[in-house]
Amino acid sequence: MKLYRTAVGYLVEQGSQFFRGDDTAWDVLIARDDLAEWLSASLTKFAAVSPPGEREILAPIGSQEVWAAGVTYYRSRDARMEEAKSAGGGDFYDRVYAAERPELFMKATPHRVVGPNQKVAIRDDAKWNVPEPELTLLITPNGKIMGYTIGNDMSSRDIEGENPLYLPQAKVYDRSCALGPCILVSASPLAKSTEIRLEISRAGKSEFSGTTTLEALKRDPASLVSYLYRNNSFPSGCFLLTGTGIVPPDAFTLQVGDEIRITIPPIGTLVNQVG
Ligand code: DO4
Ligand code: MG
Repeated sequence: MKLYRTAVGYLVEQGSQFFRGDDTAWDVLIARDDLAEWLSASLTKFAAVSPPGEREILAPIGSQEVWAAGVTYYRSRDARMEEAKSAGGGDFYDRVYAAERPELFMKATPHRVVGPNQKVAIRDDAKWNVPEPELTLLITPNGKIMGYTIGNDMSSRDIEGENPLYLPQAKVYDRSCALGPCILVSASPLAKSTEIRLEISRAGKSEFSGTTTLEALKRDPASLVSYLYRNNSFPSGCFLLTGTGIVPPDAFTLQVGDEIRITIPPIGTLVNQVG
């Protein structure tokens, strides 16, 4: 079952049918520990409607914080060790990849997040920018993983590579995060064979494409959540990006006008332009 947020309330997709939800506020809805069961039981009361237009779908976020895990894939460890080598910071990435405690950082507050078909930004003071396609967890206030969406952790690699202490500037700025297009509502883990695909096109031509699977994700999502929720409360729940396993070659940087498509098959495709 998939859940969409729109300007006129929420929609539920079940099979190939769409239903208009009731007037439960988004923050209240997605904080439920029984979201899947509650929606299934409520469907009979909801009216069938036609599928939403692409432009009607909003980012599936209310007042939640967005956090991110880092260096959870070998590819990310490798790329970061290389980019931080000359600044003497490469070793930190190797250590955190191997450590018991994961890297977790605050990625965005809701006003820095864009939804499907909206523009993500690159910083004015950065020269080397990439999207990071990441499986994203919806976590309830009680720390239960209740669903999955797609996240783009836009990153300025030159700023991050200059000094690991610049990470918040490389990662957190206006329109630095995209989420959507929906929440796949499920309390069960996704199959390890689940693919994450990234396609970047420029003027209608493919500039980069890459694929990974959850098999390559080193950390169990539940263990990331358990670290995130230690001595840390989330009254409306939160979103957690689980790290990138796809890093374009070093010669690649995003340009204004590029289109970024991130697909995770059971969830859908998140499309954004750079601008
Ligand atoms: O350590 C820096 C950030 C890592 C990250 O965002 C990722 O691995 O996805
Ligand atoms: Mg990332």
